[in-house]
Amino acid sequence: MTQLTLVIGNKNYSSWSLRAWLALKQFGLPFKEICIPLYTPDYSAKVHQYSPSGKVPVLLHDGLTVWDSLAICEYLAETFPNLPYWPEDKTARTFARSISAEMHSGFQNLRQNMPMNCRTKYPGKGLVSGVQADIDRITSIWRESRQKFGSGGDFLLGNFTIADAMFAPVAIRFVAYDVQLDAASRNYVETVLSLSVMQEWITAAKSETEVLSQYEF
Ligand SMILES: N[C@@H](CCC(=O)N[C@@H](CS)C(=O)NCC(=O)O)C(=O)O
Repeated sequence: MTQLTLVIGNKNYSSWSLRAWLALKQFGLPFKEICIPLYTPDYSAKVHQYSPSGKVPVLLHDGLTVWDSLAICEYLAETFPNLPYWPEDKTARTFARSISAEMHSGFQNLRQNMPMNCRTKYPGKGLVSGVQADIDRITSIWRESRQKFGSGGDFLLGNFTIADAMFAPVAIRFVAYDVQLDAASRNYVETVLSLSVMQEWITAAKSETEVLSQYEF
C-alpha cells in the first residue's frame, strides 16, 4: 500500500485533526503522522507546505493532497471500499452522511465556547447563549441515531463509522465541561472515550506542553 501521511495539529486542541486521525486509526490503516503545533510563528509557513487551505488536517497519499476532515474521511471510504467507513444500508448511510455533514458545518456556538481540551477540566464553563441549543441538537441526533440504526453495536450506526469520528471531539468536550446529559448520551460518550485509540490520543495530548491561551479559561 502506498504510504498514507496525515498532517495534524496539537493533539490537545485540534479537534479537526482528531477526526481524520481516528478515521485512519480505528480502521487499522498504517500511516505516518506529521504534527505541526498550531499558531506558532512559523505555523502558517509550515502548514502551507502541505495544505492549500493553511489548515490541518491534511492527508497525503498516492501523489494526492486531501484537506479538510470530511473530505479526508470520504477519500478513505472511497480508497478502501472494503473497510466499513459508512453503513451498508442506504437509509442508515444517508443518515450517517447527513449527521456527519451537520457536525462538520454546524455547532459553532459549542465549538467556539467549549473548545476541545483533553488536558484540563472546566466544569460549567462555556455554557453561554446558544451553546445549550447546540448540545440539545447533538444529543437528539445521538438518541435518534442509536434508536433507529444502532442495534448492531454501541456506536451511532451500530459499528464505528465516520459519523463517530466526526462526533468524537464532542465526547471529550462534554466531559471536560461536565455537560449534563441524558443516560443514552452519557453511555455514548463512555463508548467513544473507552476506545483504545481515543485513549491513545488523549494520553499523547496530555503529554504535550504547548499552551494556547485562546483555548483555556
Ligand atoms: N473545516 C476544516 C477545519 C480545519 C481547521 O479549522 N483546522 C484548524 C486546527 S483544528 C486550523 O488548522 N487552524 C489554523 C488556522 O485557522 O489558521 C476541517 O474540517 O478540516
